[in-house]
Amino acid sequence: MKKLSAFLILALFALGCARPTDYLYVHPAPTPVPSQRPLPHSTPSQIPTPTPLVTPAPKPEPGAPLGALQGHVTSSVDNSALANVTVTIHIGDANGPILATVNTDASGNYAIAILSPGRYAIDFETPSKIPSQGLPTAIYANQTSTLDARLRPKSGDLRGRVTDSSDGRAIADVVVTIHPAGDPSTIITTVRTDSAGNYSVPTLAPGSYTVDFTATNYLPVTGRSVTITAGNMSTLDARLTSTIGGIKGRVSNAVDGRDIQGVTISVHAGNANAPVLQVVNTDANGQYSIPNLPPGTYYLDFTKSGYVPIMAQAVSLPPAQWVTLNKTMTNVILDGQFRVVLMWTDYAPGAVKDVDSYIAIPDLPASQPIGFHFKNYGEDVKLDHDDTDWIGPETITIYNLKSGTYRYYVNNYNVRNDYQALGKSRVIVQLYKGPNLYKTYTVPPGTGVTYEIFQIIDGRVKDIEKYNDNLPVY
Ligand SMILES: [Ca+2]
Repeated sequence: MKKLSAFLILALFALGCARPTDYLYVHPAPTPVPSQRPLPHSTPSQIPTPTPLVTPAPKPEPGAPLGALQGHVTSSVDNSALANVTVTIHIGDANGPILATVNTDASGNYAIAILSPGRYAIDFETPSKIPSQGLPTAIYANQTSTLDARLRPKSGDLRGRVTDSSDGRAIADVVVTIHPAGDPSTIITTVRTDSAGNYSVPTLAPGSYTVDFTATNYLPVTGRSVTITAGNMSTLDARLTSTIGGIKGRVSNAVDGRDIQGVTISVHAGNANAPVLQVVNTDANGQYSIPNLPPGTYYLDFTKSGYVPIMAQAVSLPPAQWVTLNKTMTNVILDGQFRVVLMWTDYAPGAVKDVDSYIAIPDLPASQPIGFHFKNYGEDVKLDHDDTDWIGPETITIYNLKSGTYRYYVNNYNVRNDYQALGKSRVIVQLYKGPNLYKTYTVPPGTGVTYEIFQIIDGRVKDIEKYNDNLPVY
């Protein structure tokens, strides 16, 4: 088709500033539609088709009936005005000769005057958008027709919202990374969520992609698939799981098993000498709770006036979990006195429910150790506290130490035919010497029902740390 517009030299103008002298007459007007009375759109066949013009364009004839066309072109994505869209006017239908082309202005508007009344077809084209072609319209004498267009982008957009999987609240500052499908090492672009958890990736070429979501204190979500189609908005939401957890527990008195209120627990992150991260206190039930901890290793100090402090208790915190750390504290004993605090596991597989403390003392035969059956030797040695159902504590105190040999050992009471159970019970024995925690012992996995921890020989502690089922138990 021969482009005629160069010859036709239509005067193009914005309607608001049009002057009649700008008009060029286009053609010996085709049989005009009845002036002043638009034809119903349902009968477009009644509109005559203007005949293409040939050069030279004749002067407009004063008084000839003319019409005009105007419109507004916007983006289908956000309704923003599109400037510099090429608007092509075909005479008749989409295959008809081109009468003229105009461009939209900065406000997305176009206008063309001096059209002979008749049928036309209009194309809208701009490089970043899918063309809209052959839109039919009719022009009537002495009237301005309006034909708007909404153009879809050749690319697609991706939007979504990222929320916390636990409570649905928005997560800000999530890094959203777009990869080509099957090529996670190539990054097309990254964006971040806003304070409402929303993200937006404009102008992605049509195709398949994978999307990663990463945020501080959340488990990453990677490799989510999404397909982008031209001119459409795809949505990909994500729910992230927090890695934040905490440490909780109960502090009780090793001597009487009662809860201790007002224990100060100082938390250090990474190593025992790191600055204090948080400080909490036990409540009236001896309970404490340290929330908002990312995964890692923490060290806890337990202090209370009148009690032996427990320092640098390590806790390994996995992502998004709460770890329980129960502790027992003992009030300060005098120089020369000893206290042994036994604790064991909280329901580990194959563990012992009831572990017992025994101490053989110089004044009694080895066959009569102090334990749950013989709980004291006057005021000199006492089983202060017996525990029979998990965890402990079970406490023995030597209030009046004598010369000779004391032997401290622990025994699997309630599953004595299981020679592995004691070693699976995570037994911890703390030996206090006067006002200080002297040493913490553990019972390793092994074979036996009785494990000797230490001896005190003439006031000096000697570590033994061996299974020995020959020791007398009740
Ligand atoms: Ca016990």
